[in-house]
Amino acid sequence: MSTTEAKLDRTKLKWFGAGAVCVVLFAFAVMSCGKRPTAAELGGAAEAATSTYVAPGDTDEYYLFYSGGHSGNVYVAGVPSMRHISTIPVFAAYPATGYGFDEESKKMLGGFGWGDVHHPAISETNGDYDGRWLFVNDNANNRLARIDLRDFKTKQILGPIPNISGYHGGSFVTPNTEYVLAASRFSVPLPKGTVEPLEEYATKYNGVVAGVKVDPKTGEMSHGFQILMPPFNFDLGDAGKGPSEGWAFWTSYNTERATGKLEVTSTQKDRDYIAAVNWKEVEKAVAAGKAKMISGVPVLDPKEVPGLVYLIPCSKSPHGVDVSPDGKYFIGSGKLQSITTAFNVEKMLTAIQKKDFSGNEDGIPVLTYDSVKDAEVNVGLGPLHTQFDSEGNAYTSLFVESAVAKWKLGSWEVLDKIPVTYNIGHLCTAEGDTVNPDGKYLVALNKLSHGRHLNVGPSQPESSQLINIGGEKMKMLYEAFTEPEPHYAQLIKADKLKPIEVYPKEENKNPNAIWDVKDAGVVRNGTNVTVKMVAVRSSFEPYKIEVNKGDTVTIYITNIEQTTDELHGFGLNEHNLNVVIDPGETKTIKFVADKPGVFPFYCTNFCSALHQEMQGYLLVKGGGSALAMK
Ligand code: K7E
Ligand code: CUA
Repeated sequence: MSTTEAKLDRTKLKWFGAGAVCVVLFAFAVMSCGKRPTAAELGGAAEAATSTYVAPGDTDEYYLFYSGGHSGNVYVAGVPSMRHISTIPVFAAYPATGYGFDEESKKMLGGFGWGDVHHPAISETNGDYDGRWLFVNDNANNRLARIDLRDFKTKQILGPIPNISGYHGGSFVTPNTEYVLAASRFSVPLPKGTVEPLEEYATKYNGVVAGVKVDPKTGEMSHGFQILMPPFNFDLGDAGKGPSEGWAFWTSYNTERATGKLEVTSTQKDRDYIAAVNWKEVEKAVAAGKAKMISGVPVLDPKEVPGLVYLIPCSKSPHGVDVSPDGKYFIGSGKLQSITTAFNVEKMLTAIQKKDFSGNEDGIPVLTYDSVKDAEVNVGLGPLHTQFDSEGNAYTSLFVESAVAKWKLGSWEVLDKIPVTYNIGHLCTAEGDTVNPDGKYLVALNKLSHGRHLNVGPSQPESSQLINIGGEKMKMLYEAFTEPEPHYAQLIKADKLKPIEVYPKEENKNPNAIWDVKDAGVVRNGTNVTVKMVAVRSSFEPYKIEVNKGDTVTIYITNIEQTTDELHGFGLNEHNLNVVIDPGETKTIKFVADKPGVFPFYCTNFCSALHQEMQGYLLVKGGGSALAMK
């Protein structure tokens, strides 16, 4: 088997076997592989090295927030160094920060053990990143999470969202974070819980596109609106801005309404659709009482309420749809073709006004392709996603070709192309989703990294490559290996964030917080034992907890430090319990003491020269007596 064949086989395994998202017909696969790029191809190794070098003690210029896919996490790196700095657990427990072990985060996780993070989105004000929150969607369990960028912690998980199945088409935000977009990738019969034969998929299953409402002050998320759609697979989305503000766009594939082997059955038609939703009109329709409640969410049926949704034909099996910074164009990429299509918002509005329709789907008008399209840009094989810079250029990822194409909005000229290794999915430019991107850097989020790193066995990382887009020609700067599996990322100027380093004491409103060892102690009420505990260098107070077998034990533990980086952990032997408490934070630990014996607990987070001495004992009485040792 040649190297190329081997790589293709691996690729197939990965993309089909693992059921990954961006499936591309591999008959098209042309891999640029097998040859290490030379220094010259890298744009000059020395130049690349100096431009990504961040000296020890210095900090980076940008934060990169990238999705951790089915790890359920969000990862934080610095750009240009590409150094991984932090992991933000969102949809899965993470013992390193104690996430998922204390009562507060357990409640947020709602019993789920994992999630599939796809598209992080930073909140926006006037179409610019405002640095307040980061939203991430969970494709697996239909949830949306909000991370507060003040402390880099997950603060809310909404869901499973009713009526949504396979929440992939998010978390794109509207220009003032009124809504976070949502959609169903997998249509199901509604309401959830009902069953219809798969043979009747085309008529009895429903797609949904939706907006999750966000409170502009607190970021609190709630169910906004939903729209009933034909049973297509809704994939990616983006919110309009400028002249397209008030519109939301989603791509859809499988407009054949097929089941079975979708790689064949859903690729029959030459065109699928982009759905364009006027969410400002949707708001009015909901306010006018035109929605019906399904599972607690107002749902609009476009058959009954016309004027809200239009379908725009797009090249076959599209993946990404991306709105240009000026809001004039939306770019739809048919992943089985070698072109990407630029649609013109003004032309779309004219077509709607003139009822320039070429058909309809379940009563939803289909706009005439040629009336809305501005250009088909010959970018290369397997276009997936498009990002933008400050100079009116667009950058499209080419999965099949393993490259990024740079092209000009308006003249539609392809200006440059750079190979990436290998099989790029998303790409992300500095402040690329805003009305005012920075240009400068592009991160290519590649799906395969085979042979690019020390061999670590069959479970391999992905590769993320940093590309300089500041000049006429793109230049490869750096390659980092990232945990599975970056789908999308956000790259925000570091000075837009002002994270805290300790939780100020006066902000801790937890009624069970204590700040003085005098207040620490154990209180029994029947079989409920409540412990108020202080953690401070380098001891726990109380250090002894005596209970009876069967008692329910609740420990409120406050780290009373107000010094940066003074974290303490609480690990309890043989109880599957580890909680980490940041300075000024209070966390709740709850368990039933069902095993008799003496169980040490200790600080898990290295905090001082006497960290190893920071320990205590849980005594659970009710077993026999111990061996006499003398
Ligand atoms: Cu991997 Cu946006 Cu979920 Cu494309 S998606 S690559
Ligand atoms: Cu406290 Cu280690």
